[in-house]
Amino acid sequence: MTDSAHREMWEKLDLDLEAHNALLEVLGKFYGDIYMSQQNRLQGAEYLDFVLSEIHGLRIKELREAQAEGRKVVGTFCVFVPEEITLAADAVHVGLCAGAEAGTELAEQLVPRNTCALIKSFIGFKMAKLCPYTESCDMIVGETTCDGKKKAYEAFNEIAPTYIMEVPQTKTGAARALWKSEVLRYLAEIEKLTGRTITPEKLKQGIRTVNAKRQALQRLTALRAANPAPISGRDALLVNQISFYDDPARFTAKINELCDELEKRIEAKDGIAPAKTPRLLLSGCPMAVPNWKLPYVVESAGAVIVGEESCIGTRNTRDLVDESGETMDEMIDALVDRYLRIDCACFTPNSERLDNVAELAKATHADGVIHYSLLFCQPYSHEALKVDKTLAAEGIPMLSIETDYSMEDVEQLKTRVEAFVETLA
Ligand code: BJ8
Repeated sequence: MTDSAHREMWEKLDLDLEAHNALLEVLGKFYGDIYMSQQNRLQGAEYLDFVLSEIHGLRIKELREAQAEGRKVVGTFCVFVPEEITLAADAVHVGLCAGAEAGTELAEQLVPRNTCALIKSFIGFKMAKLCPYTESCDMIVGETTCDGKKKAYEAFNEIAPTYIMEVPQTKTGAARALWKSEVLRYLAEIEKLTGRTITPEKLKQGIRTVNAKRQALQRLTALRAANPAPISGRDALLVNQISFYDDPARFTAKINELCDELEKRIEAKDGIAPAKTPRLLLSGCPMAVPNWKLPYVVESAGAVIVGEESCIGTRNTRDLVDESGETMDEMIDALVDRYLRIDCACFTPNSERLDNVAELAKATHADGVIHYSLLFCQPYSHEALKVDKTLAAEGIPMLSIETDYSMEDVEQLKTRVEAFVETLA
């Protein structure tokens, strides 16, 4: 795509062209510093670089082409929204969570200052007219997870009509019944939006497509257990981030290719860092693109990240939907059960997350865990204390970090992370 074609497309989406250009410039530099400076990167990383360089270009063009063919685009903020159902209606499913500080002052007109950066970011992107994904959506889906998001959607709805799914806060039988009714309500809403009927065949295909994507990501997670680590945490995070934007079939094929390359590297004992490099697991809040601050700080401190226990990581990929169902009812039940296994900190109690973090730390042979909470995120800050206790009982050290998207605390983070890494070496 030429520059002028890009510009024309963004103009049609009513983006603030000047502010958007400035954003792309900053992002390009940020990406160059954090990603292109890495040594001994995989060949498969070319795909990541390409997708990222065209994240506001070619992918948006594809969304517009899909719309021209009569397909709809659905934007979401949470891994609870069942992508399988969106795909079964031949619609496109994209993530709208944002990981950059943008439009903060505007966002603070709608939500209080002490709101987490993730929420302020998606509101800021909308208000400052910076996100071509949000502007491309035919339907935006929010959900009742944390209080911050619940209340933010009330305000967001005034500037971007938002359909809300009610996610329960417990995993009792009554909660499951509520969640099932919400999954069915979503299905009906998607059918209404697209004008298409979701048949059992279509739903089965949707389940298979999303399972295949999750299986490719599970494969990547498993390969990262190798020592020396075959891929940097930065690149692996980027893979997970891109999984929310790219076409699922293309993404799956590319990530499987990347995993083939990783297998060869592992066989050759060729790592991204020497075998004795301290290995860390990140755990906690999701890191939406382009939130690469902490991974960069960690890997610049002489450690390598070997896993992400978050929704842009294993929380979204650990569980598959059972594919044995044939009828609509059986498949809906399988979806309901799979989604209710998500161990988001918004649930009470949420003890399975504690087991999952410890298990992942062991499976990835992590020497330690960095727990990451966004400032003002109550659910994950609370659970940081419990995760710490659980890991301590297993003899796994943990460092708890609370931060946001600003760069002001980078030096302070560096000092803390370096001191932690030193204790592991
Ligand atoms: S299933 S983690 S994607 S809700 S960081 S907005 S929790 S105050 S993102 Fe999430 Fe769904 Fe759960 Fe996953 Fe609130 Fe915390 Fe902000 Fe958060």
